[in-house]
Order: sequence, then structure tokens, then C-alpha cells
Amino acid sequence: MVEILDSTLREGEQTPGITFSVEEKLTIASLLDEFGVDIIEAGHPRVSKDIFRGVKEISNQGYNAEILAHCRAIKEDIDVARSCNVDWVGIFFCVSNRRLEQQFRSNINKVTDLITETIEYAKDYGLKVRYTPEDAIRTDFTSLIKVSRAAVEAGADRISIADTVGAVTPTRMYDLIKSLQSEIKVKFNAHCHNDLGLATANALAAYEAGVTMIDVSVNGLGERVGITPLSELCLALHSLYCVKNNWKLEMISKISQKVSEFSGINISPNTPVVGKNAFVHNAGLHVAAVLHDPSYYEVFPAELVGRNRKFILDKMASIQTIKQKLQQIGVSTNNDNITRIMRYVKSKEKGTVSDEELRGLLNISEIESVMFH
Ligand code: HCA
Ligand code: CU
Repeated sequence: MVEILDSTLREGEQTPGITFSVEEKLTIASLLDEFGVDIIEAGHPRVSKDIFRGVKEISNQGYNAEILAHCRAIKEDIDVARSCNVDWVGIFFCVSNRRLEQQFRSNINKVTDLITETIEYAKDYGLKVRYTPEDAIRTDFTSLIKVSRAAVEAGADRISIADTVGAVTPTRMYDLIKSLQSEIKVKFNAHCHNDLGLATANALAAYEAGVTMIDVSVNGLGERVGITPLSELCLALHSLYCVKNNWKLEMISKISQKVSEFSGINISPNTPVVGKNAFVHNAGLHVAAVLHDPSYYEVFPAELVGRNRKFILDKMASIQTIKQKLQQIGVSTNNDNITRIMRYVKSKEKGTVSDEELRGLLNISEIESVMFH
């Protein structure tokens, strides 16, 4: 059993240049709720008035998903989160020696006390608490254990292992989670940044090691280049690990499109799952195989995520591609014509042959005139 925490509205709004209006946040939150995420991280309410309003309105919608507010280890942050009616607070504090000494001019004992007090304070008000030792990957193990153990004793319900700068590999992530679990009995989250393109792989390694909740965002939005994308993670869990959650996977493209529209960040064609090319087959051999059985060249069927497969007609094409394209435009023709079309398609060095072009080619003399000039 694995749960999903979506942080599009908190981490995602930290994407350079991105802001969501409260209305946009409500639209995104209700789509995420319908999709079936377990927790919506709605924002850090002390950052600004509109973030406060967003967190509060989202909390008051009565979603199935629980709502989490991001907080520093500061009691006033907890107070503000409480006044938003959230279920969870996510308290973060970096305990790496370097940051403690150089930035905070503090030490692990003092900071552990502060974190403990803040967690106890939040628990006294009946809030659920996730504590995140930020940059856990680059934090020495003794400090990580010390602060996490204290957090759990103070009542933290979850510890989140954040790879804040995308500096871990799947194997190291796996080993770290295993070591932590042997020391502390608590539910772990994984929060993986994508600075080296490893966010999904690292999140899956954490899952293999036993984390029970994974942080994602729609389209992988977040600080710098973002975190594990919702679509990649859910489809990998579904297709490769046979995780059977009640996610409405068919909504995934729609959610991506909405967030792309609101964020102004385009989905590149080669984005897994939601990109324009995710179910487009090109090489002749591939098309022939897919027409026989899509699973030869699809790790999961396009229909699972509410999409259709497509075929490209260009010099890579096989006879089957042409026949399929002709069928698609509702035309039948003889083998001679198909051969001529094939010769034309193969002679086109650059670009694809559009449906209109194909229709035009059905006039044989036109094919010949195109070919011999
Ligand atoms: C941040 C850093 C954070 C925190 C994660 C968390 C990270 O933007 O505050 O609070 O669980 O990656 O460490 O996103
Ligand atoms: Cu982060």
C-alpha cells in the first residue's frame, strides 16, 4: 500500500516564475482529489495572504484527500496553519552540520529541542505532523537519526526523507531508507528532486525500500527543475509494480493540461505519459507490430490514461503504416497505388506526410509528377 502526496500547490508554486490564483488552486485541488491523491499539500500559509486564503479554502472543500500546510519549526506558523483548518502540518528544518553551523549558528541539540517543541505544540492541537529533515541525503546519519527519533517521540506521524537537491542515486536511497527503518519505527515519505533526472527512479527505490507515501507534483513542477511527476510515478507503480490504488488514471492527461495552462509551462512532446508523442509510433516495424498488439511497443496502453495511439507517415513508414493511414482517412486503393505512395513517402527526405498530402497523392498522375521533379 502506497499513498501519494501531491505538492503541486506548494512545491509546484515554487517553480521559477509560477503563481497560481486561488481559483486555479481550487480547480487543481478538486481534480487531484477526484484523481485519488491521499494528501494535498496546499501551501505555506504564512508566506502570503493569498496562499493563506488558498490553503483555507481548499481545507474547507470537504475533499476525500487530507490537506497539509507547510510550516517552519515556528509556533506562529502552526497557529496560522490551524486557523486554515488543515489536517496536517509539514514541519521542515535542515539539520545538516554545515547548515546548522554556518547558516543558523546553532547545533543539533538546540535544533532538536526546537523541532520537538514545535511538534508537541502541533500535536496538542490535534494536528497530524510530518517532519522533514530537509536535505536528508547530505545530512550525517547520526544527526538524522537523533532528530527523527526525537520527532517521533514528540508525536510526529511521518518522517519525510527529502532529497532536496536531487543528489541521491536509487541504490543509495534504498539503503538509506532501510537503515532508517531499522532504527526508527515510523511511516516514511520520500520527496525527490529532479536535478539530475533521477526523481522518479529515486522515489521508486524508496518505495521498494518501504516508504509508504511519495511526494509528487503535476508535471513535476517545483523549485529549480522540480520533483517526481505524478504521472510518471503513478504509471510506474501501476504498470511495473502492479500497485492497485483507485487512481483515476484516465484523468492524468487532463490534469497535466490544466496545470500546464495555469502555469504557462508547456508539456514537451517527449514527456513520459502526458507528452504529445507518448503514444505516437513511427518506424514501420513498430507500427506493424503495434497494429498487431500495442503492447509490443507500449509499456501500458494509451487507453489506460485516456489517450489514443497515433502513427506517423514519413520515410520510416512500412506498407502497413500506409494502409492504416488510408483506412483512417476512409480510402481504399489498389496495391499499385500503395506502392507508388510508398515510393513517394520514402523519397521525402524531411518532414511527415500529412493526411491532406496523402489524399492528394491518391491521384496517381500527381504522385508521378511529384516524384519526377
Ligand atoms: C522547501 C524544501 C523542501 C521541503 C520538503 C518538505 C525540500 O522548499 O522548503 O518540507 O517535506 O525539498 O526539502 O521542498
Ligand atoms: Cu522540495
